[in-house]
Amino acid sequence: MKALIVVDVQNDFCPGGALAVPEGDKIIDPINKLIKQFEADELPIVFTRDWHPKNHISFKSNGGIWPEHCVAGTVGAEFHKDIYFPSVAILVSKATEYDKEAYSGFQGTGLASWLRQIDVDEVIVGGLATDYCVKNTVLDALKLGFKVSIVSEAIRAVNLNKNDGELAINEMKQKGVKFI
Ligand code: VGL
Ligand code: ZN
Repeated sequence: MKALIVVDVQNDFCPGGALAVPEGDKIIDPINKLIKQFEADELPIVFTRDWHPKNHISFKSNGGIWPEHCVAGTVGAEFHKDIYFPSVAILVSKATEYDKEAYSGFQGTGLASWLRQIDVDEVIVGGLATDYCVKNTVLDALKLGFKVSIVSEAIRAVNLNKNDGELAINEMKQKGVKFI
């Protein structure tokens, strides 16, 4: 069975947010279409969210590389207001421990065993950001034995370095991710 994984469509990753991904909000329409399709087909829908404590090591103020973002309970950590959140969706919070970075939705969350329990063997992925949380979530999914497809129009990159998004896409393709 297939499941949809919607990665980190949170205010801080959208234009105007603390760690804005260029055109981050452009993915909302295509993602909403997918969510509604999966809902209509009664297939599982997972939303991941970056959910950091205020003293998270990834923040510049604590020696990391990122501005403070997605602090648990703040407006920046909320999902974008236009994302459609069905009542049956599964919510996965990640990077919740102050001393651990976790870009992947599978890291320290129990997501893989939960998906296996309900017979999911294939995941369709969209969200933010291509070069960090999408990439790491997708590569973990592959390692854990899931088939993986990415919806090309439903991802955007941070591009800290100009080509990071492209490099991430090439790496994912090489490792067996289908782009649809
Ligand atoms: C992310 C940078 C820092 C992401 C999360 O969701 O891609 N990027 N934390
Ligand atoms: Zn983060």
